[in-house]
Amino acid sequence: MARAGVVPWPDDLAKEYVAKGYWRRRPLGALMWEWADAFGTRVALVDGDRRITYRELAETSDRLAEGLSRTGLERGDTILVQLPNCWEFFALVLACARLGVAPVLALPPHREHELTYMARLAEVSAVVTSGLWRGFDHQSLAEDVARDRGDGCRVLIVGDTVRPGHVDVRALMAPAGDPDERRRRLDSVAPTADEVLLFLLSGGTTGLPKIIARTHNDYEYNARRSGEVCGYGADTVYLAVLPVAHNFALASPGVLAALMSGGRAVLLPSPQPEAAFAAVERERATVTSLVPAVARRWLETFEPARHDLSSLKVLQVGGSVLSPTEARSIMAGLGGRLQQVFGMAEGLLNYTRLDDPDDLVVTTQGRPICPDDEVLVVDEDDVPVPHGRPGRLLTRGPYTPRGYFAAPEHNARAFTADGWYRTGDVVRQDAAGNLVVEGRTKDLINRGGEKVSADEVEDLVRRLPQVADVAVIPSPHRELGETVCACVALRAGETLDLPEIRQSFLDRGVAAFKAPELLVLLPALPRTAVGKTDKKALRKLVDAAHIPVQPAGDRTPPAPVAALRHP
Ligand code: OOB
Repeated sequence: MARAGVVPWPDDLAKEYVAKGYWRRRPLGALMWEWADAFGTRVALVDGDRRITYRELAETSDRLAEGLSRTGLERGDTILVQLPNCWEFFALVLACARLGVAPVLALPPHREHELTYMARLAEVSAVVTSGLWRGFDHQSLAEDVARDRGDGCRVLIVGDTVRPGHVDVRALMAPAGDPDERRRRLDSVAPTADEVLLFLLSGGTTGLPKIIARTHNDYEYNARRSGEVCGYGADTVYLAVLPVAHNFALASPGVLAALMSGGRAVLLPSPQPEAAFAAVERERATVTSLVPAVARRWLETFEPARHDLSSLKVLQVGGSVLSPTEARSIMAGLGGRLQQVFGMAEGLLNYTRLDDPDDLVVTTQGRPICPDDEVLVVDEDDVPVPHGRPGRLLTRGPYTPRGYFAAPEHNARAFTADGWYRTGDVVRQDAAGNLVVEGRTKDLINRGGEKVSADEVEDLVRRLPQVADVAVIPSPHRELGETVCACVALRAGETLDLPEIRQSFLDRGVAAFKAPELLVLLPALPRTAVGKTDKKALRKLVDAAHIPVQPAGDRTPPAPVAALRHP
């Protein structure tokens, strides 16, 4: 069942990927039962006090699948899912996989601005969310998003308080009927493995966020092969502290590979160090994945006399730049084997290997997982640069889709005519194929692993009536690596301060991590010879300026350079 808007791999390659065993042609729902048959009474997921066995997970997902179809969802439909790390997330993803319904995985900080956009783009027919989460009413948010989609769009809630008119997801999971019969019924309506399993949100593009269709075939390989590279097995205990809606914690190798190996995944709501350390100790976690900003916090908090992290065999760090110095201190400070991960929702995954020499592990971001991952490092004319020199990374392969979902114009730029994905990353490659990330050409801010499109923020700032011109650039930040800096030229006689900008983002329902944390007011923005904003010059200017923290209520005049930092 082909979905409009999904760009398939060429037929000959699809056949080759099957022949080589990358694509198993088994939908994830069938694999779920394979795991349940093999590992039945073992614990698959741990969420607080709740411990779910493999069999329970399969039976619950099947019940939920039938429950979802009773609400009218069917093969080919799309739903928007915004859930924190919880076991129900996996029952839902697996239930969807059983039915051929594709969830779009939104991150917990996303708000109306992002969710409405994604819901429209993917034409979702339901929104699944939690109730109150971290003081925010996700149920009302989902209601607004569903209303925007029109009458048919349902709201489904995973939580204790389900408002009238909404569907209680836990009630759909309630025991009923014969599990074996249900299993057969669902087997008979299963999707094929070349259909869409789920949609991931791109962290890597310019402009409005894009979504990426990942098929059962390609995403299963993504997780399985990652698990192999990272030594996953039945004794693996994966601790998920990053959002499971993100590719890193979900399938690189993350929770999915733990489930495939008969291991277990422990779900935490946040990477807060004390709680994470306690969970490592309690569950004897063997592996976890962190972004560098979180690894730094862990390193600062860790006290060998108070915390026992000795069970951690592998500590994965990825999502944004990790310097060799930091890599060394993580290696020395937290114990376990450091593994650098350079990945993307668009596909290509690179890992340093567990038996690589330390020097390689701290100085590179690893190499691709598949012999058929193609990697090209090119100049701005797409001509390969001499080996070892930095250039733009292009890639193709069995788990790197050939286009974003329903974005033909953008795809014409983001992919070459012969299907290479332009990652927007600048890398160099050593003789053994290891990649070192040296920078990027895409216009985004990598805020501690959270990706913020400069275009999107510029568009939001430009809507303020005081603003004549705006450019958004990354500003170096000790903990997060980069934060969002807005450089603004005001209209004559106007004033503007950072709290005002941030409030306007809040009012528009934009994810909080996108709101500028630094405001630089300039009489005019520097221009290049062809009249474009000169972001390089801006970055130099901002880096050179001493930028004080803005005192509350201050409205600094716009001359010659006034810069205000969010406290
Ligand atoms: C991961 O995925 P996304 O989709 O949030 O972001 C991808 C982008 C990459 O194109 C690159 O710009 C950056 O994030 N990135 C890194 C990096 N890992 C990702 N930049 C420097 N060093 C690294 N190690 O971020 C992601 C997905 C799966 C596994 C791990 C990370």
